[in-house]
Amino acid sequence: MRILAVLMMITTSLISTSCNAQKADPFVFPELNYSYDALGEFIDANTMEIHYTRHHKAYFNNFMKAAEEQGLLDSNFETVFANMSKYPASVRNNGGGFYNHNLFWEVMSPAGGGNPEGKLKDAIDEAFGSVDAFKEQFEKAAKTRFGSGWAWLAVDANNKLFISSTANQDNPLMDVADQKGTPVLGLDVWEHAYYLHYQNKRADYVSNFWKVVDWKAVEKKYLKAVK
Ligand code: MN3
Repeated sequence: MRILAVLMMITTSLISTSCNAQKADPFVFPELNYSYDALGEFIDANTMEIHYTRHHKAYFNNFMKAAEEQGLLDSNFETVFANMSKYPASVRNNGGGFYNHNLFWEVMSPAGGGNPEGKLKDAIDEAFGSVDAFKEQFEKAAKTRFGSGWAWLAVDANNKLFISSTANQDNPLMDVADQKGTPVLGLDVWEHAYYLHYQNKRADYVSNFWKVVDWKAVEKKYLKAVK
């Protein structure tokens, strides 16, 4: 019996160690999966490098500082954003900035472009009528966002897709958002994202976005969100 008890203790300890190891720290500055010039059809290398190494890095650094001050380092984006209204602007702006840009880099790829397929295409057809109609509505959300912000494709609580736009670094996961859900595609329409290359022509930047969208990555996020 004693041996069994010892074995159980060891097993329990091993399980808890492996669980701890699996508890990934969500607040880690990620590597970019492609080079700064890889999305050339959409955006120039100079803009990408400044965007990633300065803007994105600054959101990360400032979020880490704010998260530490608020005791949020062991939390995760979903929990923090769901309680966003309880935290100061430093968490909202920088946590949003860090999360939103991570998503933005992930849904683009040099091998991107084309059109959604499979379950994602079916869901887009169901929600918007067709992929073309979806693209048109998404572009409109991106072009008409006044000032700085984001356009989103997101999944609502009923697993239905919707398009929205948020100001500044807000996103649909935040309790302060007008339309709440899980974002699966996001487009940064802050001027820092396009001005060097497109100047004031945000519409051209928005329509070129489709050339680099990684629909497989978007579909993966969609399938995770509807589970
Ligand atoms: Mn940006």
